[in-house]
Parts: sequence; structure tokens; C-alpha cells
Amino acid sequence: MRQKLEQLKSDFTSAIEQISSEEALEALRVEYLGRRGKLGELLSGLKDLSAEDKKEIGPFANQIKQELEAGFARKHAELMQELAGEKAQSEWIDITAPGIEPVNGNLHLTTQAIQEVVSIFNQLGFIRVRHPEIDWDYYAFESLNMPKDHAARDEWETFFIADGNKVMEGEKGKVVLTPHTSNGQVREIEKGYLPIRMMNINKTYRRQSDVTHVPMFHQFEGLLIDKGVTIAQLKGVFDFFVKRFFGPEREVRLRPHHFRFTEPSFELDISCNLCGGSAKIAGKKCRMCKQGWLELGGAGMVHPNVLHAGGLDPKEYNGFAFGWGVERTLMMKSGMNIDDIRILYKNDLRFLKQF
Ligand code: FA5
Repeated sequence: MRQKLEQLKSDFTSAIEQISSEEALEALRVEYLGRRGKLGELLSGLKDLSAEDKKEIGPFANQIKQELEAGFARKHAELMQELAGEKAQSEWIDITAPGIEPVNGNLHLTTQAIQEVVSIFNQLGFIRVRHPEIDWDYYAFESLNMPKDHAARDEWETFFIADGNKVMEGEKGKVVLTPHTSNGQVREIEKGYLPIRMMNINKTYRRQSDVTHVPMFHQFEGLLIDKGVTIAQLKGVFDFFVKRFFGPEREVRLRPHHFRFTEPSFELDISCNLCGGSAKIAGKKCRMCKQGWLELGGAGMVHPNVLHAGGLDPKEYNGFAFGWGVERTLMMKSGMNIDDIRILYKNDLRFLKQF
């Protein structure tokens, strides 16, 4: 029995040396130490020994068992360590290496300008609203004191929607792509909340395309209606905006003009940022402004007929309104150096990525 046990141990010791995987080790464990393993089989012969032999072989058999178990545990630990070493090699990552930067988009210049305009006018209590971008003739023209067939409408070079009334129910004339955001004026008054400090910003459309015009552009329309509103307040609002948007050095001027929906009316020009107000670049006429100033928008005191159209009594309420082009305004920001408005919508990433 003693010899058999010693033989078993030596077989186990040489077998375990050949083992190189966890699975093979487990198989060896089952073969020797399992319930029906070689050691168990040998020990089942103990019962046939004499009491004296049992006394001697019993502890020896126990010692062999412990040695096999210890050998198994040692090999197991060895294998685990090898495995961890291999993993460390194959799955190594350098956590200090710089990451891969995700491709980031950025807001279009026009959107950035709109956000800035909104935040400046917010400080004066003007709240952004949205009125339709496709609207009836009534709001775009008629309610603004421009009766049907009036010559003033020609200036707006408007796109009309063929059969527009088939898609928009209503009795307010033809359907147009709004040529200006002034369609929001009577719509805002009709809401019935007074006083009004509206900032309507939207896309607008006209049949025009050259260095200072695009067929689709944006306007921001301010409307203030209250009691006892003055032109001085309108000028104050412009000064506030211009200083914040363009900086303190830039010059603006109000020029008398004529709009059917304001009386008196003005246009607002800014000293051209491209030629520095000199009207010349390298001895040639500035192709952006041609005269040192660029028109940014129109303004004036709301015409009594417009107040009437919205259901207000002009003897009680008055106000001012203004509508500026967003693209022109952003182009005139210092340092912009954009000499053709159409570049904004050419989808040229080399240009757009700069902002
Ligand atoms: C108007 O559209 C008036 N509704 C403005 C107004 C509002 C006057 C409220 C009084 C009271 P005007 O047609 O001048 O006015 O256009 C205003 C501004 O929109 C222009 O000064 C210019 O900055 C911009 N704009 C007009 N047409 C285009 C265009 N095709 N492309 C880019 N910007 C344009």
C-alpha cells in the first residue's frame, strides 16, 4: 500500500509538470483527487488492512493526499499568474495617450448672430416670438397699410405660393413666402396683450441675388407698443444694440425714408466694416457699400392704420417698429471681412469652419 501511494504521488508529480492549461489541470485533479479518482480508489483498500497496518498507513495516506492537493494549488496559482501576464501583454492600453477627438460641428454664423441679437434685446425686455414664415397677403401687406395693387408692394419682390389657399385655409388673400418679418406686427397686436415688446426673428424671401442680397435671408423685427412712446426711445434702443453688437467705435446713422406702415420712417446705416467707411478699397469703389455706409434695416413709428388693423386705438396707444437683416448685421461686425453675402449659404466648409 505504501509503495502504491508513493508511486501515485510520483505519477502525479510528473503528470502535473506537463500541464499548461487550466482545463488540463482540472482534468488531472479529477483523475487523482476526484470522488472516483485514483487516490480514492487506493484508499478504499484501507478497510482490508489489519488494525496495525491501518495505524501506520492511515496517516501516510493522509499526508500523500495533502501533498497532492498542495501540488495542485501551486500549479493552479502558477497558471493564473501566467495568464494574467499574457493578458497584460495583449490587452495593454496606454491610459496617458491623447484621446481621439470626436468630430464637432458648430452653429452656423447666422444662428450665432441670432442668438447674440436675442440676448442683447432680452436685456431691454424684448422677448423672442415666432410668427409664420409662410403667411397671407393680409399680414404681409394689407394690414400694413398696403392695399391690394399698391405700388409699394413691388419693392418686396415677393414669392407667391401657387394655389396657396388650397393648403392654408383662410380668407386673407393669397399666400406668400414672407418678404419681411413685419407680418408679425398685426399678428402680435391681435394677441391682445399690452404693452408689447416683441422680437420676431424668421426666414424671409425675396427674388434677389447679388453681393448684398440673397433670396432667403433672416430679419429681426422689434415692435414696441405702449402709451406715449417716442422716437427718442427708438434711438435709445438702437444705440444700446449697436454698442453691444458692433462695439463703441462704430458709427450708425438714421436716414429719413418711407415705409407705408411707419410714420415717420427711417433707414439705419452703419459705417462699412470692409472699407472702414472710406468707400474705397485699394483705390477702387467698395463693392459692398459703394458709399461708406451699408443699410442694415428700416424703422419708424407704427402707422395709425396698422394699430387700427390690430384693433388698437391710435389715440391711446402708439409705438415703434424696426426690421433689420440678420446677415447684413453679422457681416458688418468688426473683423468679419465678408465681401459677398452669398458665401454664407454656399455650404463651403472651408469658410464655415472658421466660425
Ligand atoms: C423691410 O423689410 C421693412 N419691413 C423693415 C421695417 C420694419 C421698416 C419695421 C419699418 C418698421 P427693407 O426692405 O429695407 O425693410 O429690408 C430691411 C433689411 O433687410 C435691409 O436693410 C437688409 O438688411 C435686409 N434685406 C432686405 N433684402 C435682403 C436680401 N435680399 N438679402 C439680405 N438681406 C436683405
